[in-house]
Amino acid sequence: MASIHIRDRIATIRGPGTLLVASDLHGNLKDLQRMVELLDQEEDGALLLLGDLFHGPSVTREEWEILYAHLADYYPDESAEVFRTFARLLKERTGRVTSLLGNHDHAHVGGPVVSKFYDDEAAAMEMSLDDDEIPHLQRVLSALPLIAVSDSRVAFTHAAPPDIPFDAALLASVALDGYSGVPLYAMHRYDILGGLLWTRGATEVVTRRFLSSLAAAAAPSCNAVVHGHEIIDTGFDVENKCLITLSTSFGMKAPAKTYLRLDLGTTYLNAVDLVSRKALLPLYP
Ligand SMILES: [Mn+2]
Repeated sequence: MASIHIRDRIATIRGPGTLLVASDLHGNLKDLQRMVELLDQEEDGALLLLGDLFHGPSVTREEWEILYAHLADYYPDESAEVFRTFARLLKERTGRVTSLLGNHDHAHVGGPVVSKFYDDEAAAMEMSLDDDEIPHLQRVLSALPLIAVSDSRVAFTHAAPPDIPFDAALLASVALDGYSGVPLYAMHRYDILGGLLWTRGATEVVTRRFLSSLAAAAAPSCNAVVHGHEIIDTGFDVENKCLITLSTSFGMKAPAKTYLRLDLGTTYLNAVDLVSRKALLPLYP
């Protein structure tokens, strides 16, 4: 049975069964509901989100048409409802659903302020929550893993794999708070947490180094990494032989939105193998 076990900031995803993966929802409730619908079609499925669950557009549909319609489809920011739905999934499907922490999620639990549609995205979202929901949000986010490994031999990160050495003890000791003063441009090389949440790309050499550090820290050892954090307007990008960028939701037009479906009983050999085995699928076929 597909299962997700989280320990010391690493999620271990075991088969047999199916793993569905989506990146960067950024407050898009409809896309989250679509992933749940797909999960419900699986006989034995688990769901992994790659982080940045929250913080969506604050402009009206009319403003969107002028400013962004050439880039992406309009959706309203439903970050509060995305949180409520995600929290419900965690409770009702324990061990079958999780998310990695994204840099936007980190802003609620000690990360630097992020600004996209608001000067302070985390503060704006927390204004839309009831008072008792804010500590709940912080509890949920504080417990999220930073890396996932799977029986498919595919690993997952929010941003690209960082060129920063790490081991199991370093990951286990990561504290989320204390980053409010770190400039955003320095986050990706500040430490392992900053690197995992902010790195913008990785060469094959760096990806392989990351995979060997990860293999020493967690089992099973993995052959490829899939990450989010970036907008790829075609839905995914084979960045190098062992690295794929996945774009499921934010900044996308519906026909290009892409999710990942892995058979946890299959070993995927590298990034190209994920493509040729048709693991990358349209969210709205
Ligand atoms: Mn991100």
